[in-house]
Amino acid sequence: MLNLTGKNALVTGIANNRSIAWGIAQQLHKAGANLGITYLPDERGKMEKKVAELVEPLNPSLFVPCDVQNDEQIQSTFETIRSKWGKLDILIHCMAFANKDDLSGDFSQTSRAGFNTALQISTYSLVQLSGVAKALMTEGGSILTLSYLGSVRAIPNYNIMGVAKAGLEASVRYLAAELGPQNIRVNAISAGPIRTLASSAVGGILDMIHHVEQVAPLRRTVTQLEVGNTAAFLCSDLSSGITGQVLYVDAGYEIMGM
Ligand code: NAD
Ligand code: 0WE
Repeated sequence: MLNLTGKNALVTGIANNRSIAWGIAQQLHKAGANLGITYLPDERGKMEKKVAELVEPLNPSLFVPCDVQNDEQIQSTFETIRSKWGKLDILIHCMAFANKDDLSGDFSQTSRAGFNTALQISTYSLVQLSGVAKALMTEGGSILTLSYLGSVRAIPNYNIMGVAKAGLEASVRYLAAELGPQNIRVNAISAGPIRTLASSAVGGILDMIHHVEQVAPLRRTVTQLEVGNTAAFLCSDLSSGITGQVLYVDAGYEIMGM
């Protein structure tokens, strides 16, 4: 049985009720995990209020700002975990960002700055958070990140994010190799396209979703809660023999030849 009682889980990447991280947080809560939630702060504190209201029903015992471009916020996030929880069991990395200009047009025109932004926020952040989290995962643990098929296929307009996700998936393997001896497992879910804040800002996303509905074996897209269920599995003892993997939660789309 899937049981996460007694497990402390830090969930990053909730922006609103469409976020994949929100689907994951709900399923981890359902499985009995004790939740900590981070949010990306803005100047007006609007995000803090919005996310706090959303997650309230899940009774998070920890709610902290964490912009991964801010080293101090990362340090203080894990300092809070150390003092309030003592140990960490589960880390959900569910964030990505590239400049909007870099998600259309010619990939070869990606600027150095745009390349750096995408890889810092979308790729390096997993390495950095894992590096801090490992010291708190004293009884073993599970680290999970979110990827997309654009890491291994040239998907129109995904551009620099495809490179960032390729780096993310490689980072999963190197982290799994390093942390395995401490019984810390590291995996990725490669999710099919879902309408979220990030994906809705992308031109042509509805056409992509329509295409998946025609071609995927299950003839539909996946939901945030389905990704959440697989996340709960990958964070539980049910998956104790799985590490370093990228698991597709995409209604089967990845296997198809068109
Ligand atoms: P989303 O917009 O709800 O989530 C993206 C999150 O990234 C937001 O919560 C945002 O606050 C956070 N973020 C951005 N910059 C940050 C920073 N500097 N510090 C901390 N957090 C920051 O969109 P989503 O679709 O739920 O995306 C979550 C993850 O799922 C991403 O890694 C994305 O690549 C991946 N993914 C999405 C889809 C899809 O179709 N929606 C498919 C496969 C994978
Ligand atoms: O990883 C993603 C979303 C990544 C993303 C989206 C945005 C839009 C708004 C990163 N940064 C930004 N920056 C913004 O300013 N997905 C898997 C969803 C997605 O994004 C695409 C897709 C799909 C699917 C972009 C192009 C083509 C397909």
